[in-house]
Amino acid sequence: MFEWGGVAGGVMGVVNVTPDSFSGDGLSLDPDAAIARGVALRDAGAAVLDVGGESSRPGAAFVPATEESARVVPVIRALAADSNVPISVDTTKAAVAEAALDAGATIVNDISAGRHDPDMLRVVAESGAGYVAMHMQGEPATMQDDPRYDDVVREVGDFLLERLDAAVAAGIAAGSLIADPGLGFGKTVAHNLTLLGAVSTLVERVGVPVLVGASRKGFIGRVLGVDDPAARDDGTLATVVWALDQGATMVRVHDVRGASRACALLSVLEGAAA
Ligand code: PMM
Repeated sequence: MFEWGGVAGGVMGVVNVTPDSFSGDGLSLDPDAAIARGVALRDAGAAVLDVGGESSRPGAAFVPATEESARVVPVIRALAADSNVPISVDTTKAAVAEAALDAGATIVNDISAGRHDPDMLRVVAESGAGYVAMHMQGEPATMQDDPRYDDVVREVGDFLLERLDAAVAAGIAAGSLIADPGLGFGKTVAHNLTLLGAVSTLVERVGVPVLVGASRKGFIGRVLGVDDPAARDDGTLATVVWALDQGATMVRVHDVRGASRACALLSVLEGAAA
């Protein structure tokens, strides 16, 4: 069983093997480039490497499972053999998760929280893998059209508790679960800021470790007036420090070096304040 308590440090590094990620991380479909990026993120301090083969940005092209597996499996196989850090696969498809787990991944990061593919929770349960259940309102293609909530913090918390229960009912061990409010997934700028402001409330409510993925997202650009996602790493750092200070266990970022250093200094400061 994969236990989040066994993961040292708090930074999940993003390795997108897609031609169309929103974040400007400069990757194409070249597996060697993705492997080199994963190794560099490991060297920069990543505690987990998150490998994805389908972009979730609004309007991104659908990728069939065979194509998605063909993108991620060689990268995961090489990184799992070489990198000494756990590998997660960012997918909503059970077949891709299965192929990735066979190739050496030990965590499934599912932005649909098991709602996209009825086989997903069973595949994860049978493998003993770790599982990230993320909140999303709607579907990637249309989720940013008109997101609405009465109380975003309560509704995201309700959703996560319901999906964590479904994961446990399917046989996934509670210690293998992590919950993610899904910043940017069916949320306005105000929703994202409210959720970030309430990380400690969510941590208390869901009862499992919390992962926060704010890296380079649109709300940072909107607040700071920065259009280019690749130029949002400084704003991202503020969210990293904030989320960890509020009790998040892990942050999912593109700039691993900056986040790892901020994380290291934060724990020194926490020690000094104790
Ligand atoms: N964000 C993206 C993709 N996958 N997974 C989790 N668990 N949380 C996130 O916030 C998240 C995710 C979109 O960012 P990317 O296209 O740069 O990977």
